[in-house]
Amino acid sequence: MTTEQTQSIQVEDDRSGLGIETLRRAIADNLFYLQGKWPEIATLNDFYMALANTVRDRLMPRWLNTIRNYRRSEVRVVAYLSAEFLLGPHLGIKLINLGIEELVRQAVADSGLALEDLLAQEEEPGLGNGGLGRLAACYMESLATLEIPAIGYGIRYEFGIFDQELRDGWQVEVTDKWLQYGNPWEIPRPESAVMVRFGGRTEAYTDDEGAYRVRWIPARVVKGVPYDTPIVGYYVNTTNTLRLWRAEAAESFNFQAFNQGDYYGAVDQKIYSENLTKVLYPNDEPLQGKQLRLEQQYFFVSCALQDMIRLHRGAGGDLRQFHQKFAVQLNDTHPAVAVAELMRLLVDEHRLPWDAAWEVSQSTFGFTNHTLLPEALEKWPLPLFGSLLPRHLEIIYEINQRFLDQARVHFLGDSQKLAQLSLIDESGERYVRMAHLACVGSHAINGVAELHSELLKQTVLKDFYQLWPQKFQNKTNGVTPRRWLLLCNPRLSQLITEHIGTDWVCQLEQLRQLEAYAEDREFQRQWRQIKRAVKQDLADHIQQTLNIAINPDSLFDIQVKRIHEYKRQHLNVLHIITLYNRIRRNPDIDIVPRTFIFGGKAAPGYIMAKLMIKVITSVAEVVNNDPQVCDRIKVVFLPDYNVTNSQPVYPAADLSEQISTAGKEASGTGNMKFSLNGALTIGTLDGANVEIRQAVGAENFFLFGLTIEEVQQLQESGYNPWDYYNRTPDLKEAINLINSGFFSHGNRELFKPLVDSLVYDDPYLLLADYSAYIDCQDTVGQRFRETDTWTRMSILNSARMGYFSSDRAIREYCQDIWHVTPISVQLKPYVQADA
Ligand code: Z57
Repeated sequence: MTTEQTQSIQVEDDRSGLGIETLRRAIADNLFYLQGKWPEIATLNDFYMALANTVRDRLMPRWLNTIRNYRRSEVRVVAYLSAEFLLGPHLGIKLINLGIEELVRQAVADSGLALEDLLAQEEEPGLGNGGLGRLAACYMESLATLEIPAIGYGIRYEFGIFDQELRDGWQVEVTDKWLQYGNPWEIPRPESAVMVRFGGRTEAYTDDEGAYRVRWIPARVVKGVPYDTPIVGYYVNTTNTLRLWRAEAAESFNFQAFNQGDYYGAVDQKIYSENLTKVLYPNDEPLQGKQLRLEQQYFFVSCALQDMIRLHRGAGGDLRQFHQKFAVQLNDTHPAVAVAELMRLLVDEHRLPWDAAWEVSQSTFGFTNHTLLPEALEKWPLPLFGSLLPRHLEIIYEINQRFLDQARVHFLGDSQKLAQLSLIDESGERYVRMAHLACVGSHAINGVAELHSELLKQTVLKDFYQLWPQKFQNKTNGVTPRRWLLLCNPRLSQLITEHIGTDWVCQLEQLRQLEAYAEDREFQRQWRQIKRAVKQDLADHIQQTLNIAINPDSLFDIQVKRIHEYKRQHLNVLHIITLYNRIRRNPDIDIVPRTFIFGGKAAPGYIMAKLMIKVITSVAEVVNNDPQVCDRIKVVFLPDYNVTNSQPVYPAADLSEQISTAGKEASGTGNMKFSLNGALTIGTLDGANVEIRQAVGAENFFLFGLTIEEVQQLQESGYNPWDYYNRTPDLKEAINLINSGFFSHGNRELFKPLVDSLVYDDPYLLLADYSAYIDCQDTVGQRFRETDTWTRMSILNSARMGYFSSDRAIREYCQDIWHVTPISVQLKPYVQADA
């Protein structure tokens, strides 16, 4: 092509223009040429697709110019490795971050459509379970907004987290077919596919230079194809890439079977390969130790590292400097096999000496731990690991031997210590310990809240802390204010901006200026009015979808998160039943009207969590239909809790339930979203609650419950829930009511496992915390009646949440772990590309 021809690509045209008329024409054009529809026969989804492609066109210059920057050799790139990215819907946030929301709203309106209706069409990519996956998404957004060169690597699951339906109050799982109408936000890059090997055996040989080497003869090979999704920063050109890998059959491998006429066998191989990235494992914590899960982990890790090595070498880089090109973060242990894979690639494939390769690896990796639950620490049975990754097991043995030699000097003569540190658990059946591999292979290890990071050093990673105290850090989680305030709560955002300007969007600490208005009657009135309007919207939605009437003036008491015993949704239920019993005892009792709202999925194999859902929905049915209650209590279970459905929920909360047993929730991030949107928190001293309480002020936080030390003491001294049950009349009455079949049409068996678990075992100390919780809830009720006080507390919560921005968290990662700095992206035209 001549320069003149390439320049013609650059004209302001229907693919880049932002005039209302240009946008309108672009949508019509996409409807015709991409969807193949006239407006008259187009579905809402066709219009959504036409609009999504219109927006995609408009981010393309930013994206391409950002990618050009990665290639510059002096630029260090963050690679965030995560088995989950729970992005939520793209269109809304991309309109906001590109600053074209109002223009597009107008253009769409001119075509006779409502933007909200089109936004509602999007099937969100539910490629994660809960907090961990959502954190990765917030971090990708902040990285882009802060103009940090970054790439996310993960898995393109064909089926993400299941859709939840409720039938007869039970959770039913339905396949998540998020790709069925096509995905306008991804671009497949088959030309960048890589091969990933599995199984087989290893073989020693001597290379041409007479050196001892090992080769891996795999049993099968799978092709990894990258699919790229743009992550747009807020009001910057930087648009980073999320690169998700899909497994396909490696064609060359089929030819043999095919040529022998085994067509069926060849196709079978294809199906087998594609199964690898078929479905997300739907367990939050703990995980399931299934072979396919390990295959998924190794698959995306190998794809990612091969990709990075190719990018590095493509830019003329030397592999001994790999760590200067990439800072790789391991999001929990799910990608921890990366430590062994990078060693394999460097030593076996690229012939670096072991010590040099190990230097590179350790300098490259950082490791974030997200849990203290012992049952959630990943370990793989040795035979399984060795049969799937024989060469990696050898490498892990080698790493372990060198590591233990080093540790032996430190812990002279302490063989028990060495056994505890070992990458191999040999206490019974043998396992590979993934957290140990991640610790040994990384230069930095961090927890996700101050308390959690401290506990890591005292408990699960204690031995490593003794060995390498300097590796340990804290990085308290954060959430992106773009999605979790600006997008989800436009009314409140506008009020804030009217008073303090727009800087808070990228400098969330600016919210502190709202403190000046905390006592301002007029501001309080507006603040309340907005909360009321948002609650009305949610009430309308609940009326329309669930046919439950709720009072928007009642206290909205909300607990949305994965269903898990340690999160104690059933403690919340015991409070509801306690209030219900008070009303039954005294029908005229004066209590603050409350609407209890729950949402969350249970892992499909987690029977107790599913029973917790059933108890919530059963109590709801009875309470909501009891005329004696006179609408003072309503209970709602929002089905199919996901990012999309959560966005209207946080802004509508008066009270945020963060009631996990102290020491069990690593951080929590929902707690931050609520408080940022002006909800008050009732919570334990767990995870980031501790820091939130510190930030907003103890007087603006409803604290209850045992501390970690008290939990430990109680458990050591022999906790007996039965005593609490007998000693506490209200508690006994609430539990007895469940047990009597009152909420289960007389069926006394239904909730027996739940009740028995509480009164005989109670591993999460609900009964020990019950009285404190009820008392604290009574205080909440009283305080809610002091409208002005409550409003002031609500304002102060938002005003003081600046610290919990993911921008702050990412800045800390950049400074203390990744050592990377921002690079602004220039929008150079295509013709000026590097020669
Ligand atoms: C997950 O969502 C979290 C931890 C895990 O080990 C797994 Br597996 C999944 C969550 C924690 O439970 C939250 O407390 C934390 O806020 C979140 O990860 C992000 O750090």
